[in-house]
Amino acid sequence: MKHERAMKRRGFLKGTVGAASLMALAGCDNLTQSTWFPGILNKAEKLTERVQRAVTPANAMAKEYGEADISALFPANGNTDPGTQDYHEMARSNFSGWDVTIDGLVTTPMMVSLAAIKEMPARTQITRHDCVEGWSAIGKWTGVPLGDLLRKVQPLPNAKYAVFHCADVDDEGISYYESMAVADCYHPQTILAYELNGQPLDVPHGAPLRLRFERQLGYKQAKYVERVELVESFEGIGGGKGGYWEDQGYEWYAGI
Ligand SMILES: Nc1nc2c(c(=O)[nH]1)N[C@H]1C(S)=C(S)[C@@H](COP(=O)(O)O)O[C@H]1N2
Ligand SMILES: [Mo]
Repeated sequence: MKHERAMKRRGFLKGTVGAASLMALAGCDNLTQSTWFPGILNKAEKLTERVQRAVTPANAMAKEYGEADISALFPANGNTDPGTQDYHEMARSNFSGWDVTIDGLVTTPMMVSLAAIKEMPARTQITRHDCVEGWSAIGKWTGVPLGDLLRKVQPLPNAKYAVFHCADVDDEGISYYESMAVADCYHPQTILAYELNGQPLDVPHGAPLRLRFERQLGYKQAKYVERVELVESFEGIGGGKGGYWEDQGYEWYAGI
């Protein structure tokens, strides 16, 4: 049940994130409906982002590890199979038909095949993934730098965010999605990964393509990415907060 899952996550979250989220998660419907409360929340979130960006500038690199540090087991979390017929057919043909649409506020929208992505210069990085549910794992990711793809489509000046649309839906039919600032897309460690520990991504870990946005929490690492949409605001996308979990109260800026 999605509700139970959400509640479970909320329990975990309490110890790990800031006061702003705590208030959002407290389930005070009367508060969230009042006019001043969301305003305070937004200010608190912006403050978090500003403070974090000041402490670790956007171009700072996430720590990279050595081969010996790779976790024997990298857990799979959240949705571990999109479960749709379309997806299963893709999986059966080794995702040979998979492509990613990059559109929205760009000069040249494009649809790029997984095969073409794999032919582009790749980056490999060994990093630590931190989930708010209280686990971490170190994995070796290989993929295409997102910046290289964006340079092909040329975002328009008013594009502020990249929204990652995923192939999976929850029990209620709500699609998973995530987003990041366009500037962060050009960070050298921001990649659309197709390999984990030297093997093609498996279904539980987001096959065939998932985002690695290092220096941000696990829920930002969108799996099953099928579309990257550049936008000026989140209005009209999901619940309007920039991500599946953000729509349920998680912070949009999940810097670590
Ligand atoms: N599409 C999609 N992406 C997702 C999720 C999800 O449920 N669906 N869960 C997120 C969470 S909470 C975590 S911790 C990581 C887990 O990635 P893993 O399954 O490779 O460990 O994926 C993130 N990305
Ligand atoms: Mo997570």
